[in-house]
Amino acid sequence: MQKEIPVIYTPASFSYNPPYELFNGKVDTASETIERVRMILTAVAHADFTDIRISKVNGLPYVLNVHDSEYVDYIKRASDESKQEKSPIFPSVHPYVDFGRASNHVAERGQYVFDTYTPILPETYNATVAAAACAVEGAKVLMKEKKPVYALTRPPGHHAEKAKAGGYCYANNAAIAAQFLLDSGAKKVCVFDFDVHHGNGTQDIFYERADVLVVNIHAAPEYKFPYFTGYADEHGVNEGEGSNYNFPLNLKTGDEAYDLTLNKALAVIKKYKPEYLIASAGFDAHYTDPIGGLSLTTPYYRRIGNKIGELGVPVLSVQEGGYATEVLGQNVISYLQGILD
Ligand code: SP5
Ligand code: ZN
Repeated sequence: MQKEIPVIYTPASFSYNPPYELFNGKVDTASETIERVRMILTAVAHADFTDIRISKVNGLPYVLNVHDSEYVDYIKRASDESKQEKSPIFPSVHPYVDFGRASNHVAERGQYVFDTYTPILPETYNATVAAAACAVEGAKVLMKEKKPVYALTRPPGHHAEKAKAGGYCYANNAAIAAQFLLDSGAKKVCVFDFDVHHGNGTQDIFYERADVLVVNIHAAPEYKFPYFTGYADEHGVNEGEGSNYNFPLNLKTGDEAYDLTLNKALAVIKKYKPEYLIASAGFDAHYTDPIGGLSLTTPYYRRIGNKIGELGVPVLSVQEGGYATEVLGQNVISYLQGILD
C-alpha cells in the first residue's frame, strides 16, 4: 500500500550557481550545481507517491538557534560583498592561531569558511536561509503528520559547523531541523548521515550533547573530504560522550560490505530509541559519483530506505550531496520508495 511523501523545496535553490571551485591551487569544475536539484525535482514529480510543496517559513530564526549570529551575519555581508565586487568570495588565509579576532575582511573569509570549495555568491545568503527553511518545514510536517518527509535542500548542510561554512554547506539543515524538534518538545533525536563524506558539521554542533545521537557512515578521512574528522574513535565529549558514532569505510566499498556496516549503525540507533530520525541523505556513495569513491548501486538505496523505514521512527530525510546528476533523481526515488515499502 502506498502513502504519500511530502517533498519540500524552495525556488531559491535555483538562484545561485557556483561558477568554479579551487582545488590544489587550481580552478576546478563546480560539482554542486543547479542541475542537481533540477534532476531530483523532475524525478520526484514523476513518482506517484510524492506530494511536492514549496517552503513558506522564514528560516532565519531557526538558523540562529544553531549557528553563531556573527557567522550568519558574515555570510550575509559576504553575499553583499560578492554582489558589489561581481566576483565569488573565496578565503586565502585560515586562522593559524585562533584568538577569536578576525582583523578585517580578508581574515574573516578564512575565519568563517574552512576550505576553497565553498564560494560565497550574491545569492548564497538567501538560498542558505531558504534551504534551512525547507528542513524546518519538513520537521513541522513530520511532527504533525508522523509520516516520512523529504526536504530537498540546496545548498546542502552537513559540513557546516556552528560558525564555519565548508564542503558546499553554509547552514546545517539537518542540525537545524533536529534543534527545531527539540525546541518543540522532543527529548531525543537522531541524525543518521549516509552521505559519502563525514558530516563534520553535525558532529561539531552536537559533540557535547546527549539529546542528539549523531551516526555517520562515510569514506574514511584518509581518503576523502573533510579529511580531519570521521575517525571511529570520535565518541563525543562531556555530556555528549557516547552520543557520536563514526563508521569509516574503505574506498570502493560496495552494497554487500556497506550493508554490514549499515546494520551496525542502525543497531546503535535502535538502542538509543530516538523519537525522531533525521537522515542526512547524500547519494554520493553511488558507484558513478564523480567525487565519492564508494560503489553503491541504485537498487541498494532502496535497501537503505527499507532498513530506515523498519526502525519505525518518523523520519525526515534532508538532501545532502550526490553529484552523478544522471542518476541522482533515480537514487532519491529508490531511497524514498524503500522507506515507504
Ligand atoms: C555535501 C557534500 O557532499 N560536500 C562534499 C564536499 C567535497 N568537496 C571536495 C570535492 C573535491 C573535488 N575535487 C576533485 C578534483 C578532481 N577534478
Ligand atoms: Zn558528500
